Amino acid sequence: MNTATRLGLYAAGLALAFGAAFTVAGAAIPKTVVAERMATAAQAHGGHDSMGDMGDAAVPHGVTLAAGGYQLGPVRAPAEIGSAGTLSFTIDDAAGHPLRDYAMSHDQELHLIVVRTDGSEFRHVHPERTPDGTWTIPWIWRAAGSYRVFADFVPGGSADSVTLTRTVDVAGPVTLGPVPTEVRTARVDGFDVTIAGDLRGGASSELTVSVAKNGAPVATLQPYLGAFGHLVVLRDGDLAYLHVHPKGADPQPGQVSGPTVTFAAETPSSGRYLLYFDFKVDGAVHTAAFVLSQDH
Ligand SMILES: [Cu+2]
Repeated sequence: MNTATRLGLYAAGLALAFGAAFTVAGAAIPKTVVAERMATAAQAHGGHDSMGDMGDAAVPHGVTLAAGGYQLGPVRAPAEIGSAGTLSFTIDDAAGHPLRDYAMSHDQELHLIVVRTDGSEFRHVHPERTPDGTWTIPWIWRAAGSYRVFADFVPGGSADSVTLTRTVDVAGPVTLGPVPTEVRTARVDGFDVTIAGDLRGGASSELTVSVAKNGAPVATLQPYLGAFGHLVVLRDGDLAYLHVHPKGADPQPGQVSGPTVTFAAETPSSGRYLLYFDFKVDGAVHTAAFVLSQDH
């Protein structure tokens, strides 16, 4: 599997969108930039990890609500924190009809990533599809703020993944701290997870994640969605989206691995990247979050 994936070329002017973000509460992503991206781009962006790269794209992957002839319909969700409800949406085809024909990709028809625009509150979940094509999942917001919702799927009969995104605002008091330049260690659910390697512009970067618990390496990583780990990489600012799978052979049923998982990620630009590593141990899925910065 070719795990090297690029986010795609920078759109001119996009550079203005980040760098200065994240120090101002509530202003992590200038909404005007997201709106412009959403309004202007409606072109296909192939380039999921195994689909080769997408260096020709004028707009990065995962910053538009329409791509490849599909559009993410309005996202319905609870309007404020703490109230239990449902998050739902449709993927609409060019005729405006909900898409009901999906190819399986990493054991699922659709992967839903939800993250607050400061990179916190990350969730990677798999909603259920009703016969009419509506995707639904029970939902409670834990924190107020502005969120990005990413739907990552492969339309039936297609070989290319599509990533569509929208912004959802959640009412309530917002506390946003500054995002650090670098976070290489994370403690999640009793696991200590570290990431080694550096991002390099325009080249494939090898990133190795190691999992330990109580000081001992964890060598019992289980296959999760067809891999020993998944890495979602979001570019700080526009939250351009990259989903990377490990190097090496896919897991066999019953096989376990660890304590390290190695990825090859190709990021196109300098800047700060938010990384989320999903892994599974003893039947439970955990997510470790990191921050890496690329100087050039
Ligand atoms: Cu998924």
